[in-house]
Amino acid sequence: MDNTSITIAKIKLSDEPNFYKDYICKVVPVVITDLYQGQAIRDIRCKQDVIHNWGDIAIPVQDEYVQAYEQAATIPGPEEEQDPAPAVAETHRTMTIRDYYEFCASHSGVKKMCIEFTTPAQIKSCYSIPDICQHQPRESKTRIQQCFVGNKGNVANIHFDKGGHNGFLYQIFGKKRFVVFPHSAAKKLLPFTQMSGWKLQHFSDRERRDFLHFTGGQEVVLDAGDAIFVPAFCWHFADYLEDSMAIRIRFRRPGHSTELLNYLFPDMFTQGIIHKLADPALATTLYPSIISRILQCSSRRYLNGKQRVMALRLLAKEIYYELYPEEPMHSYSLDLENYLPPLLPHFLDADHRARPYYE
Ligand SMILES: O=C(O)CCC(=O)C(=O)O
Ligand SMILES: [Fe+2]
Repeated sequence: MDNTSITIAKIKLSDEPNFYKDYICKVVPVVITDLYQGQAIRDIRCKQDVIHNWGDIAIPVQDEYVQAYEQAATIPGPEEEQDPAPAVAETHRTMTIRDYYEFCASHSGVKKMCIEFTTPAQIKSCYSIPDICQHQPRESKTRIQQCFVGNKGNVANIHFDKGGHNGFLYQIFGKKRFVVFPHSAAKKLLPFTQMSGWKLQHFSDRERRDFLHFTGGQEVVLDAGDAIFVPAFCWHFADYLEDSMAIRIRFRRPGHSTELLNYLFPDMFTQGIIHKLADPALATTLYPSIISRILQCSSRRYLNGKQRVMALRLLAKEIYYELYPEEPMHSYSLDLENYLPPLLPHFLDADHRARPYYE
């Protein structure tokens, strides 16, 4: 079997005047080789450069994602169920980037990372925001800039980000395997809210390749200077093949996604609806009827916020199957939600005080 279909394409952003139409609207992940061309950030290409330029920056270091999740996960009793899953914040420890890499070098096998910390001004001053990231009318004004620092062996399990932004992940240094999946793969991914149950890092190369053929996934090994465009609500996975650092920009959530996110639960059905609406032509015709059904469902009287969420989730499922009539109804795996404590309890109650409001 050849590998071409499982390799993510590479482009130069400067060659793509229609990036919005061809990639953002079509939900097409792609590797960009010239992001921040001519800017200072592209001169920082290895760990020594990072330590030389930004070594004194303090970062909140935590255990590797899965380890952190596993530590945080307890079977909630009725009391705890009222609260969002405990943030992993207790396990955070502040250290400088220099100390962090020294710590990793002197503790072999340790997996520590620092994810999604707000990009410090010193790093922001090394690049400017690409024009394509500027929000347009009817798009959310929120734009998030974050850094990811991690040593070899860290992994971001297969997931999609429920914030619903499009984004670029720019690899400053270090090799990172990045895998993306279409929403049509969702049922094959052992989905549990916006997470997948698979640990792709433990697949052999051959097993991973077969899995990508099974699911329609694609992969690339990012290296210094590569960026990947991760479309909104796209499933993705990252495997730190080497110590590395990356910066992320999340941008341009369409107005209709914002509205839907304020009603719906972050699962594969919401993902599928939002992906269908990524094409503005379809969004114009489909969205008004979808949102009016959702508003109607939401404004009915319910005993409590949990009942409301339950009704909205059923409706989202119904709308999903109308939008994807070709998709079989059956699942490839057990529905983990029926067996495990909820991963996002605050999203299961429309009135929960910790439920985020999207703007
Ligand atoms: O590179 C990583 O650690 C994970 C990237 C990721 O999940 C993201 O940027 O949303
Ligand atoms: Fe992510």
